[in-house]
Amino acid sequence: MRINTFFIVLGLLLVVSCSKQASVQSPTPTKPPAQHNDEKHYPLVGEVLSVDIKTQTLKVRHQAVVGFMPAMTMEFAVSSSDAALVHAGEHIKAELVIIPDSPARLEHIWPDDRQMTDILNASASALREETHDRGETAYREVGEVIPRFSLLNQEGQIVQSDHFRGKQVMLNFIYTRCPIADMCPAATLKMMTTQRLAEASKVTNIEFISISLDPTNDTPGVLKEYASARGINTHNYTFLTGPEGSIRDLLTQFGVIAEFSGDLVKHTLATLLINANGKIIWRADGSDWEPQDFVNRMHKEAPANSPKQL
Ligand SMILES: [Cu+2]
Repeated sequence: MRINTFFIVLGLLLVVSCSKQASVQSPTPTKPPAQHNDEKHYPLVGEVLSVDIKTQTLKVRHQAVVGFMPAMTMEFAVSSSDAALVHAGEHIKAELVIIPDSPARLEHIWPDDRQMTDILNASASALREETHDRGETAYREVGEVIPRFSLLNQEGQIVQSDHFRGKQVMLNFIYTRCPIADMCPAATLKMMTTQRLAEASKVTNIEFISISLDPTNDTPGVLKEYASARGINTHNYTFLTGPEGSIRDLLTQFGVIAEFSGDLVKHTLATLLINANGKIIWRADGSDWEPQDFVNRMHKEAPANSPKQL
């Protein structure tokens, strides 16, 4: 598809995408998180001393929380996924949520590991430079190789794009708060169906990736929660998130438009099939694609570096 046509098509898709109006019309919008009137949020940085999975609490030695409390060691309530994810000795950055008469709570927990941060930042600046240098040709057409990236998976581990070389990859972008039933929620269901069909068709070397287009909210713990709430088999289905800059450049290079307005993201949908050499071999724009069609396009034997795929 020519670039111009591509953007016209995307423009049209955008009109019918997730938007505030669409969320009102949606038959089954998911509830937004309840916001307490006296709720206060503060950034918090600290080291996790211990984790109690049963009571979903972390004991954290934290630095001073400006405008709220001095540095100290105390316990915080967290989500079950965060309790399962975070480990003692880990440095974290999080959002402290204070609600009167409720235990202090940590949300939006990110690993605050120096080495990890360095890798993520290096990847983000490489992507920035690349997107900038490619200019109007930043969008990767079918036949081109995907950009390199480093992001965090739903376990809070670094995942680099090179890790998927030798594997076919089916990739899309979603966000967990998406309230439009026939957008992200439907896309995830179709990815799960494709995963099932691929397995039934004996496609052995396929990996599924959903990259969050809303990294402000979608921390590794939130992605883990999203996957487990849907009973997703994550042995070959990875959810990725990371620095906002990386996400935005990946959206540009993969030809997905996302406009942020508050908690909602107005966005287009694209689903890509990438071969074992990292080349995009097929993409479906919008939500109207068939899982079986993708499975039919997948290579059926282990084709690592097979000359047929070049
Ligand atoms: Cu959506």
